Amino acid sequence: MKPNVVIVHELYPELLKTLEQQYNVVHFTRLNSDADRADFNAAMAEADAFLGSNVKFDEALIERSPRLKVIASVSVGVDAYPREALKARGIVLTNTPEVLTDATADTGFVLLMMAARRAGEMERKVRSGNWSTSLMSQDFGVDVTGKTLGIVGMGRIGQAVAKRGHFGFDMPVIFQNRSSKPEVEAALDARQVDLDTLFETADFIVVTAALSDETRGMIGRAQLERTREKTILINISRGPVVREQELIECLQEGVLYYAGLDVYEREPLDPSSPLIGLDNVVLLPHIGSSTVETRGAMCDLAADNLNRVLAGTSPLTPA
Ligand code: 8YV
Repeated sequence: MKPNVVIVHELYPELLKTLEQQYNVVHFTRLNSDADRADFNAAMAEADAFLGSNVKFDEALIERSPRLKVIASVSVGVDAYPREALKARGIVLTNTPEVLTDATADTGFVLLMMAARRAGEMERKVRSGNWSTSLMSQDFGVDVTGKTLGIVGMGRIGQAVAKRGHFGFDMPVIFQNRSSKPEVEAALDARQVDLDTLFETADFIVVTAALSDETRGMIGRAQLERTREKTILINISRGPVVREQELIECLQEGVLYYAGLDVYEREPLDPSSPLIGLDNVVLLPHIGSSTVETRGAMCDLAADNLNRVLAGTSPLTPA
């Protein structure tokens, strides 16, 4: 009997074919409708393994999946899964670190550069036919080179952002992290500081800390009020690390100069969100890891993890 595998992700065709040869696969590219959800729930009742992302796994779903042995998440973040309930059932959780580090750090720099040069606003000026004279100072952005880069959460992605700043743009790097990182301080000539100091000192702040009970809501008005006149805040981790309502108010009041966001408290972002009407924010639709190469590598790694657990060996990247 082939194991039953439920997939909720787009896969490149060869990988899907390989998995279909090995397993009884029920495949959804995503769960688009109530009918998809019902089909998904029915499939999970028989599933030995799940591969995918962007599915909220609550405890009830785990209970309704009695055969489940492995969740191979196509993501580095695993905040969508109830760890304790998985542990209690002995379900293995795996993720896809490293293969997405560069693409996600690049997204951080896309936002940083766009915000610094107000590129979204300037592009809208061209497209709307409002580029009538050479630009005056009211449309100018700020320099990046040589400015202080502050990283919140110095894991793999934080370090990759810091590297880009240090080696590419001569940026002095400061960072906040829950444990000390002397090796990073040495490699990037960086300085570890507390969160308040980081907000008081950095010109660009890039949030890369994973979402956990500790980091949920860790950045709000209290931190944003400490920023300098032209500080730019970038979030490429998870929306709920930043208190979105307080961020919106600080952007509206000019307490924070500018922001660049790839992630939100709720995704997709509600079209009625006040963020959409603000000029001093760049908004991306969670493109963090979404390049052809990186998504392919993430799916390969997730499939390797799944294969290994179903074959009774250890996964490559347990979460
Ligand atoms: C994935 C993510 O990139 O890797 C992560 O933690 O943020 C996710 O967006 C995406 O879910 C892959 O489909």
